[in-house]
Amino acid sequence: MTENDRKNDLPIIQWYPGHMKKARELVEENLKLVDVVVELLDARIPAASANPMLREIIGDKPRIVALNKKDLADEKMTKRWLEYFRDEKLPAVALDSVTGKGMRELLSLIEKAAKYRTEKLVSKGVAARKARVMVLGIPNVGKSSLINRLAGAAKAKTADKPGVTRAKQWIRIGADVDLLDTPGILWPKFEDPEVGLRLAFTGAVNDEIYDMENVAHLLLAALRRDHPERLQERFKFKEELPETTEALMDAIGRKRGCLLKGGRIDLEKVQHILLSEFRMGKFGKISLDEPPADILNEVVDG
Ligand SMILES: Nc1nc2c(ncn2[C@@H]2O[C@H](COP(=O)(O)OP(=O)(O)OP(=O)(O)O)[C@@H](O)[C@H]2O)c(=O)[nH]1
Ligand SMILES: [Mg+2]
Repeated sequence: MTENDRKNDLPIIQWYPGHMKKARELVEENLKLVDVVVELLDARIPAASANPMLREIIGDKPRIVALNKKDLADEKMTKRWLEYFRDEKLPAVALDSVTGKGMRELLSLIEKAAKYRTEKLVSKGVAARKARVMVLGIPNVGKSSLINRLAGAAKAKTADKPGVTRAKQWIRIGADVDLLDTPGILWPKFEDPEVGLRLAFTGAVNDEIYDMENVAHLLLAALRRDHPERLQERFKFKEELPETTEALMDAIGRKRGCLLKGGRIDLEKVQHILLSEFRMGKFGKISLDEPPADILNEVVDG
């Protein structure tokens, strides 16, 4: 099978319209309660992990972009993304929600954005109150880890506060900031097969949705194209990498002892190894999305 066949073989993901509608309604309901939104993206795929409807959903509410899992992304690329967002006038920060890196910076961005907003409200005659923030992001991007981190760092107690329709749990994360303890889940958009593939590589969609064989094969082909030295190092190839992706898959299977009875390669096992080791960062820090080119500058420079 060619790479294109494999790509064409990937299913078009259709979320159940009912589920999506409900999730969006919940996000919209909670949005009414907050002053600031933290848009959590995966630092390896800031484009693919963004929900294109976000702007429309949050309107002109202040937004902070947080690139999570920075420990897994290419540092230079993350820096370029941060510059890109800041050029777009969006406060942006890179995070590792497992170790807690970037939390203080995020909190200060939240405080800054919230202050602007609450001062505006007070000037309109609304009584002063603590600023409220919520986290939004696609499944598995690290929303719960981030909330736990922020809560832990602030040694917060949770407290009930009346919301619009029912009581919501708020966590104090700064002197003047409360965080909603339930994040908003946004569905990723899969219309572009390349976007779907990146979400599958990074584990944003689970392997039952996408065919693991195709995903692992396309991941190996991409790694071989962009980072052959990482494969060489990880699997201790002293010689050149084999010619085709199939042969490379077999060779990795032999190196890892993934053998079936009769000496055949256990391809399913190799596929699993490739995907799980990539997601754990065992091939090094790798980013899959680049910021959009600055077309204006290119025209001027060219
Ligand atoms: N390496 C790394 N892993 C992270 C980071 N943040 C979260 N994770 C891991 O990513 C996985 C998903 O994290 P969660 O916090 O459950 O993500 P979520 O967005 O709440 O997921 P859903 O509730 O399923 O939508 C877990 O295995 C986390 O340990 C990070 O900064 N770096
Ligand atoms: Mg969660």
